[in-house]
Amino acid sequence: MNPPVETLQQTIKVEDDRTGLSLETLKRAIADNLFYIQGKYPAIATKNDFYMALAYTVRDRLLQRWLNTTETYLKSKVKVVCYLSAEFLMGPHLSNNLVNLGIYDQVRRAVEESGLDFVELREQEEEPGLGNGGLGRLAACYMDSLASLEIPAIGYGIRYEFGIFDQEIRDGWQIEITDKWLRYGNPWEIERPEASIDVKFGGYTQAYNDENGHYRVRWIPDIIVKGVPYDTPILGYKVNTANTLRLWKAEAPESFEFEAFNVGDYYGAVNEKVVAENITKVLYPNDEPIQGKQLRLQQQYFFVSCSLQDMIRLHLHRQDSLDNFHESFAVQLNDTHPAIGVAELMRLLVDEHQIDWDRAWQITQNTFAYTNHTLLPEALEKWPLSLFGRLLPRHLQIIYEINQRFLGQVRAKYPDDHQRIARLSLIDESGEKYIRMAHLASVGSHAINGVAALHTKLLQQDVLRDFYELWPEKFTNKTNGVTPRRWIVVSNPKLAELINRKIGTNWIKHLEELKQLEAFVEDAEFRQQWRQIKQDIKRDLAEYVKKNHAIDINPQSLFDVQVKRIHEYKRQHLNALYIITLYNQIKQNPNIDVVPRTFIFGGKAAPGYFMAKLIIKLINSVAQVVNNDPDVRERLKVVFLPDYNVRFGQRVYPAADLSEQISTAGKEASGTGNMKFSMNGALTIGTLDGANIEIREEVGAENFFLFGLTTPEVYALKAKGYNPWDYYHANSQLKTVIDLISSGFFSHGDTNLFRPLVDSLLYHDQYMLFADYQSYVDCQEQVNQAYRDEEKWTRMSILNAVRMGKFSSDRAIREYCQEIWNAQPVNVEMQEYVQPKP
Ligand code: BZD
Repeated sequence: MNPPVETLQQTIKVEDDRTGLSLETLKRAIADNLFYIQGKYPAIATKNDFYMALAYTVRDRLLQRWLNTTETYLKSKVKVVCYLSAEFLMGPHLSNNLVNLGIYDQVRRAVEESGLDFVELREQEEEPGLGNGGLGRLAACYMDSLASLEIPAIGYGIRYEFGIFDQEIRDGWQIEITDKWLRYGNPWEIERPEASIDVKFGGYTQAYNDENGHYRVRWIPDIIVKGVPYDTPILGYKVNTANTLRLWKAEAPESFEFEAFNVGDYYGAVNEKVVAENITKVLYPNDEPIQGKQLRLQQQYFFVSCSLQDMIRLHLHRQDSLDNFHESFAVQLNDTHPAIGVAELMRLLVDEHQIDWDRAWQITQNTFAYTNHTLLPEALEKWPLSLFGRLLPRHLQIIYEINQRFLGQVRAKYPDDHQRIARLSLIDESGEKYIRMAHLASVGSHAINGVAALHTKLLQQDVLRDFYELWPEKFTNKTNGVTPRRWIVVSNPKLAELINRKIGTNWIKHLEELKQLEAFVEDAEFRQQWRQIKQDIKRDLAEYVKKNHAIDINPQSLFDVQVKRIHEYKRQHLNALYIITLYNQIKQNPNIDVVPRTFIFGGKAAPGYFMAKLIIKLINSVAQVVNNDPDVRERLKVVFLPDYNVRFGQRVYPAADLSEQISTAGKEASGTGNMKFSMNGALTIGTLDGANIEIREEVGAENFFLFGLTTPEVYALKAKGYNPWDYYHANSQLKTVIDLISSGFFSHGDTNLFRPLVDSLLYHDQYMLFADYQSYVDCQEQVNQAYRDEEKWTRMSILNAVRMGKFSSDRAIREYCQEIWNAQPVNVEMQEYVQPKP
């Protein structure tokens, strides 16, 4: 029998070292962990030792909830959501766990009373950077919301030994440094070797008849790799639910090594081990041409196979037949990276569990749902058939079979429409043959969604048009959201505090309730408090920049921030063109009255993406000139802050006045940084792209700085024949800017350095910077005018933040639960762990 919650609260009062929450107990727990886990006395302990002792103290206080949650799911037949993602960009765990446990202040005091510096210890945590950007961070926000909404869920992914590279800037260029995040240990994960799973690769298949005379296929692999799960608890906000993030590490199976060793091939055996362990070594940066990358396909298949086998094991633990597998699990494919799961589940059901094809296919389709995150054609995954067949021979057969049956259906509906059939096929046969992963995901799923309204519409009209015509009912939109726990409560405690004083704390789980604050927009004292908080945070950021990068920035200036991956479609270089425009205005008229601005950039470029790296160099080169020109007199500052990551995001979103969301219309699937900025009271300058459109709808057009072509205008201009030279010749301001870059002014006279960038703009301008330039410059002038009116700006800032209810990831997860997963919340009751008597 579970004790009722009141008993639970009493039992927690028992001052056990591992669960107690009194100051004395917490202090003792930290000291104990330092001694017994780190094996150190305070006198010889490093900062990291203290951090580890603190982290274990917090983890101990999570474990009861975690174990109760897992047990609750195992004992009942509740549906579990499995979020399959090659990336989880979690960010630091400590603060988030403290907030979700509701013990932040108490633990902070315990640390300080122990004579330690809490902030210093907090900063000691290495963030797990197991993702590139938006897609990986979305998975992390969704894990937080799933737990906070008490939805049974498991996040399945890859435990990369090296996550996204650390970025340094040398001489203005990006340098990549290996991310050794596991160097000092990871206190948040628990290895579960007993739950390891074997995964096959390569080899060949054999047909045979089973004892009942049924045709069957077996797969004889070349190698077997062992997947070892590492589990991290993901606690919800002030609930007992602690779901699991299960990440797989690849290892060589022991038996395999021994075999080779016994026949005398010691080095061969070691080599096999290296090959196996390479699979989860490193996260692939996005924007890399992927087609030849066998290791990437190995990564995808490895984690998907481990995860599906794990689910089947869990299912068979709860019931005896796989016939209702899809009622046990809803599996979401985070883009096509795990799409091989469709063929793998079919293989597991048909080959390994002897379920007939038609039933297996029903189960598979009812299990999977697919989220698309990109419209860029070059980013759609496809694998060369030859490579695929070598690595996964059985899956290739299964995909052929799926395709044959699928195209049969298409033919029945559209007889003789050969072009349509070729377009829909899972195999691209226009040249070298490829497997189209988005097609596999679409055919194998019962639901397909985009991540913002415009994006879903464009999917239906464009990228997945033929599928939409075939199955319109499969398509829905699920506009992205972000978690207000990390992106307001953890990152902006002062703002959270002000809000709590006015409307209580309900908004943290029901973000729409922020609307109540609209009542205070006309309250001058409230506006003053709002401004003061922004000012304080800006001062903090200025100090941080001074301390870490030796650059002086003026906390009174307008903080104009663009942080995100560097990509031509995101147009950081359009921002740079505007900076040069302003600079030219000042040079022409040094006494001109401009609004002081600090332009803050952050973001990584894919290591092989030359143009993105050149954009970083351009920003840094412009910064050098602008920041050192006495005529500018501190009115403009440009800083590129290296190594943008989750932790730095938490520092910069709250400090921003202006959020740059300036992608070419129709290119940014959604964006999620846009939401984090707005929640923290930044105003947006943006195009009608991705979620910007919906943000503007929510905050009101009068509180949003809109510029640029719309998506239909972009298409029309392309169709008509876009010529960037027309804009160059017609706009003298633009011409001056481009000519200045070409002249070597920002490159110590080197006229070649930026030529590839300038030429790409002049001769192609694929992302239409020139077409949007004037509109952007004019819009920035409106920003300046608005910023001059402090009270007006504050009103706009407040309205932006308080109208962001829609963009909580809780709303997004509720929609997924109702419309795609059919998943319900499950109450987890707390039971105390009673130690058995010796
Ligand atoms: O996904 C991003 C989109 O570009 C954003 O518009 C959107 O808001 C987020 C979340 O939906 N896509 C990515 O971040 N994609 C990747 O990081 C990625 C990673 C590996 C391979 C390909 C793309």
